[in-house]
Amino acid sequence: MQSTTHTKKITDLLRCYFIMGTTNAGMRDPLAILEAALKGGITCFQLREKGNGALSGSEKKAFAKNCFSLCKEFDVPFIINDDVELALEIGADGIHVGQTDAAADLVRPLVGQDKILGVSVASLEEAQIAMEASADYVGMGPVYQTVSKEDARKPAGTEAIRTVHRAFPELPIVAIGGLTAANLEPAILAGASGASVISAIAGAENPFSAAAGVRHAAENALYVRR
Ligand code: TZP
Ligand code: MG
Repeated sequence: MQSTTHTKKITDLLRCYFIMGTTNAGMRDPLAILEAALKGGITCFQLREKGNGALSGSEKKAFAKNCFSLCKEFDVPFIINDDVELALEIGADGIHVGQTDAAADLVRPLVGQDKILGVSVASLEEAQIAMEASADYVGMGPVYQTVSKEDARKPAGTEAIRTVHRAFPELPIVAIGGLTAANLEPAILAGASGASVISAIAGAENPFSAAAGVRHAAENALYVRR
């Protein structure tokens, strides 16, 4: 079930799903990037604080609260990757877990029915397990080569998205991995409701127009699909 504070359909929230941690911001201010992305029209934000130099403890918490405040200003749901404790502590709108994180069927009772629960999956079997654990959506990828995840699996294209969408048409899917405004259309035509991106926005010279571009491309692809 989705958060009471976010009554929009999950499939709409997935359209332009920005993911970032401080390590994705390079020399720039990550909060300035997030604000620009929000102004550009992102529909969801996930804090994914990973990699060399990632914040932890009270610094991570303070950064998460700042991100959450900005998201609230734009009425965009704020989701935390792989840190149930922090998500509960600050009252985030949701939590996203991967296959090597806490299992979704254990996370759901911890966070309750109102939080958005997302799970990364790569196969029909993983998607079914996530669905049965009451995931609100699944993230599927990497569609293309990515530079943003060190242990990413090899690019899977759009076939797995198509397979899962055919088997479970009601399960919301967001595509991930190397997606840009220019290449996301096949993922949406295969059945994803939207694109999640790190570098296409966080690494863009102009994160505002990059976000607007991804949002526009995703809406357009969905229009083509209908
Ligand atoms: N999971 C699969 S690929 C990926 C994650 C977190 C990274 C996506 O980043 P980018 O820069 O949009 O390819
Ligand atoms: Mg993980």
